[in-house]
Amino acid sequence: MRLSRYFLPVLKEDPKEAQIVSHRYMLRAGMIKQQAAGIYSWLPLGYRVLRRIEQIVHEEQQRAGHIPLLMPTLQPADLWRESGRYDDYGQEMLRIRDRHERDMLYGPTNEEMITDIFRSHVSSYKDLPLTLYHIQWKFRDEVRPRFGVMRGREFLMKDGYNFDVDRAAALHAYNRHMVSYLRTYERMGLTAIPMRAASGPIGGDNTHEFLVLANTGESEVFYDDRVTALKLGQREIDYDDRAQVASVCEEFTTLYARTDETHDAAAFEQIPEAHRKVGRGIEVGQIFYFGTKYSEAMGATVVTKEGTRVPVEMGSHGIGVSRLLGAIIEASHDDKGIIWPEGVTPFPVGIVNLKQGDVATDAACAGLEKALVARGLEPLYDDREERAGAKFATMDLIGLPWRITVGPRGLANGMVELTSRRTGESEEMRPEAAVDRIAQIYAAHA
Ligand code: 5CA
Repeated sequence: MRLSRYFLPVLKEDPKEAQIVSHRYMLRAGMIKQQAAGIYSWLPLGYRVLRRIEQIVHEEQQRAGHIPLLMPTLQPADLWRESGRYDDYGQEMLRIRDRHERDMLYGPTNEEMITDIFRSHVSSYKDLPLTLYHIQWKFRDEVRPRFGVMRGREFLMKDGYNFDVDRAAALHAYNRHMVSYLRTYERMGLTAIPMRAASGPIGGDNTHEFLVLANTGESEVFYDDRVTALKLGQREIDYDDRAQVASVCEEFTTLYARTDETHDAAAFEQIPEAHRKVGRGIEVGQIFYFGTKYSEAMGATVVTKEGTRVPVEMGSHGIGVSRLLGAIIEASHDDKGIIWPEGVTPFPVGIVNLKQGDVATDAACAGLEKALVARGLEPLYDDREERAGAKFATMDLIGLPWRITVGPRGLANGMVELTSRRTGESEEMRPEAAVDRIAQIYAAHA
């Protein structure tokens, strides 16, 4: 992509409305534009990151055996009357009436609708286990939308729903979600800690939130800091292996880690003082096991192997897809701008042409661009007639992890410069070597 032809409306000044760094940088880097309180347009750069995050979520859900579908944003109120939540949900629910005076709502979540789909088509244990999920826009009329995409009113969520024949199978689905979430967040360069939490309007008594530590986070968290060193890494997971999946969950949930909602001061005191930490965190996901709460209310039953009819066991599992952009930036930035982890960056590498219009420099940049595209690594090429300083400032702000700088002086020796956004370190090398290096780095993140 050539920057001269792209749409990247970068702001020079700090926007006054932004209180936290991720919101400030998303506005300054031309990623989002607010259209109403808590409602945003996703401009091209922001949209690219959003799509990357969605893609990782899809890949990890499907690796765990979960099946994508797509439900609508608008839902009939009658479904929610069946579960009793139409009245319970309160003012956070955006209620709409259509031209035939039918009550509708903009979905804040989809337990009722997925239960309706299930009861229409499934009635036997033979069709279980089943986990269906979608990535769809939600609306919650939050009292205080703030911090940009972090607490929006319209926001993108992955929500998945498991259907199982008994409690043991449903708890395996819960564990499977926990492990797949750990892998999902790690691929985005994040450490997200599962913490015992409260279930709120979704219901059930077994629930964990995933928190990214950040002092701008909205939740107060209490934890043993040894939990931050746990990594799933590259280990092979067999998602059908109940014992293996359960043991990974145990590994990640044994050390004390709780939000203020479930904090237990006495248990917290048991942690050696050097490891006892109080901090703040951003909730990037939550998983729930709630058994038969919806299936009983809505008549979603299955016939078991023994021939008895029972309400299906369920849970629901959410990832804050749009919120993740804010969380990643809170966790990865400096005073010049964003530092995207390789897994989610909008472009893998930027090319900075130091002397636009110079025949040899232009040709070298075009050659690099072509070679990178051929390896499946589309660069963002700054081909504008701008000073080098302005080009560097833009690249630093938008945070591509790698930059190749091309100028007549280096080219005289056949060299370009490869710079890491994270460390600021630069290395001179031949253009082909720079392309190889970038390809190697991203192969490790594929
Ligand atoms: N039905 C369940 C799981 S599918 C559910 O709705 N869970 S939730 O309420 O915890 O939401 C899932 C995730 O969506 C949260 O962990 C959070 O990351 C994200 N989220 C919730 N509210 C907002 C909001 N107002 N703005 C941005 N993201 C949000």
